[in-house]
Amino acid sequence: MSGKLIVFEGVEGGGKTSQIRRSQAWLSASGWLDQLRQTTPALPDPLLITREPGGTELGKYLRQLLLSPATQETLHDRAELMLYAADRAQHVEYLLKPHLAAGGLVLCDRFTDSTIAYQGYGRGLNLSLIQQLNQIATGGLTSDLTFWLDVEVSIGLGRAQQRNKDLDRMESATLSFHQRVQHGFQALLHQHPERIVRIDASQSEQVVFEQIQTLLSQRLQQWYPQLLPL
Ligand code: Z5A
Repeated sequence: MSGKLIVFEGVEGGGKTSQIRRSQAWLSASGWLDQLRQTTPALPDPLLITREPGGTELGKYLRQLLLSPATQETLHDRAELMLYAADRAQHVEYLLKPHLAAGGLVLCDRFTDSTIAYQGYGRGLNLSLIQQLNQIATGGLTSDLTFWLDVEVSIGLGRAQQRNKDLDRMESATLSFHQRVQHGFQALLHQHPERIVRIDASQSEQVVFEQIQTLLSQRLQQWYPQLLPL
């Protein structure tokens, strides 16, 4: 793949969505995206902003089922795992791979590490089974760079609570569940230091963004030496 996949991960309220929006605005205002556009004539827009679950048409239904189920029936942990995997398979094949193959840049809100952290560490499902399922769903696609926005669970949940009064099915899980998820992200950082970068997301939104800007500028210069630096 000639394009690059950048993923934002972490527990709720870490600021993934806010930081993706800021990164998009910065890349666009700096003129860097216009340069990239010259090298990706097949794409209407060289930057794809997307998320899991919910990046595709099918994914929007799956997101609804996963976060606000239509029935009172409890979603079984294994069923939940399969729905996230189905969302990912569709997302990778129909959105991510074509965009990356055409040389585009992707900023994605959550990817495979979320499944390890939430369904593996959080729900306690078998980690090697999840790795195999991730492999099936992605066809081997991995992120080129992952920002782990690390914030203490209570702070992150507090931010999410302030924003929306009704917490979704995942957000309303127990504090200990979210702490296990956090532990999962810590373990992933140790296992994949080559692609995961930890950012202290308890700092102000502006300071977090400045750190992301610095790291992104460095990487984009390495990946796209033919373009003028940011
Ligand atoms: N999930 C899973 O279990 N398995 C999987 O494989 C996948 C996902 C892919 C949906 O994710 C759920 O799916 C998620 C994991 C699960 N469940 N949970 N819980 P999501 O990404 O759509 O939902 P989320 O993680 O709950 O996103 P979020 O709450 O929107 O968090 P965020 O995107 O990281 O934060 P934000 O929207 O940018 O900011 C939240 C608020 O905090 C907002 O008011 C901001 O203005 C504020 N904020 C942001 N940054 C700061 C700083 N630095 N200081 C102060 N305030 C801030």
